[in-house]
Amino acid sequence: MAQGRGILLLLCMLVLYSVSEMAHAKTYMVGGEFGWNYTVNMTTWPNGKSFRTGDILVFYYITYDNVVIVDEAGYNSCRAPKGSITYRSGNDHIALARGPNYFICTNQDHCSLNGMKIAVNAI
Ligand SMILES: *[C@@H]1O[C@H](CO)[C@@H](O)[C@H](O)[C@H]1NC(C)=O
Ligand SMILES: *[C@@H]1O[C@H](CO)[C@@H](O)[C@H](O)[C@H]1NC(C)=O
Ligand SMILES: [Cu+2]
Repeated sequence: MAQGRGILLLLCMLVLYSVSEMAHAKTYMVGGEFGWNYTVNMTTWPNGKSFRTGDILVFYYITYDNVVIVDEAGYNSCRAPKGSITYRSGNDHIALARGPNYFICTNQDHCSLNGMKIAVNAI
């Protein structure tokens, strides 16, 4: 019985801990007031910010654009492999994974010509 209570207490603490972790998650509007926007070079947007795993990036844009999750090679080459996860809603909330996260727009040549891409490292 006492052991059962101990486990229950542990579970409660675990749940509380995860909830407080979630509460710590910050939300960032990518590109600030202009949003995810090909008229602005997006690559410098992450500069000076520090991101944590689980923080939310909000990509707000006209649906002419998109957000594609790529790896470092995709980021550098501005190419997304077939089957890459692609967001198109114009208001996408994406939680950061631990480590490097890369996002590009694959519409037209926005990525290569306009710098419509970001690399974000989450600790
Ligand atoms: C994109 O950025 C420009 C400024 O460079 C701004 O005028 C325009 O409203 C932005 N577009 C959207 C959809 O917010
Ligand atoms: C965007 O800005 C970065 C950093 O200043 C620069 O290296 C890059 O060439 C720019 N990209 C474009 C397409 O202008
Ligand atoms: Cu674009």
